[in-house]
Amino acid sequence: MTKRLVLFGPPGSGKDTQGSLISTKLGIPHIASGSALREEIANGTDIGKRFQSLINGGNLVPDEFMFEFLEKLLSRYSLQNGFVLNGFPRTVPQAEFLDAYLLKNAASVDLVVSLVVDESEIVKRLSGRRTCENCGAVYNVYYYPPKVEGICDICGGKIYQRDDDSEESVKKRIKVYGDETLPLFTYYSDKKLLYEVDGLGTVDEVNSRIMEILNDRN
Ligand code: G5P
Ligand code: MG
Repeated sequence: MTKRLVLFGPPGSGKDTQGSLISTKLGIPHIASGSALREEIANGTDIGKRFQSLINGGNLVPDEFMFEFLEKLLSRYSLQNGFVLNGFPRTVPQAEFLDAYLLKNAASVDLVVSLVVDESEIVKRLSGRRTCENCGAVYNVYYYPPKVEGICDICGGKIYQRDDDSEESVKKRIKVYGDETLPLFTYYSDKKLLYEVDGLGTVDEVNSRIMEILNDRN
């Protein structure tokens, strides 16, 4: 089964949700640049302080900085047996950087799954999203509420709303996605790696669609 994949899609399309599921099912690391950056903010590191307002406002962290950050993040994992990347690459230069990094490490991207979700659904999902501050589990007050309000079902941690899920910031993130990330669509379809998956429906339905593609690729 194909195990080296990139999850691609607009904000709120379900990259974190599917990334965690695929990682558990296939026993491969789920590497998420957005979570790694939010961890820096939560820990009050220099990086967190430097980029906090930019991230909360829905802008991308500049590529010049992300190359170094991604290199450090990737170096924590052994990539040969597979991986699921979420949140990066986010720009064409980041995709080129990733290809070069993987080549040096005897790996490559085998498949890019693009989750397709329309804008009205994105707005609904992001306004209802809640996240566990302890284990990172993702909930939704409309679709997937925790059993007890404000408390994580899995670890009992406190549930919070992301700072970049304000209406204004979501609008900005959708625009930035169109301007800076969508060109990757052509980058990966030219390499015949891109598969579009309908991201609407339940989490299990979307996951079945992805698993079917992963199975078919062998
Ligand atoms: P992130 O963290 O990469 P985004 O904006 O790309 O953030 P986001 O918002 O994290 O993406 P997601 O992961 O695609 O969305 O979606 P999710 O959290 O799994 O699901 C969203 C909601 O929908 C949840 O409530 C969930 O329960 C529900 N849901 C999920 N799937 C389904 C489904 O199938 N059905 C239903 N009904 N509901 C579902 O990046 C954040 C910021 O970090 C910086 C940037 O500033 C960025 O804006 N950053 C980078 N900057 C530069 N380069 C990079 N590589 C960067 N990476 C991060
Ligand atoms: Mg995410």
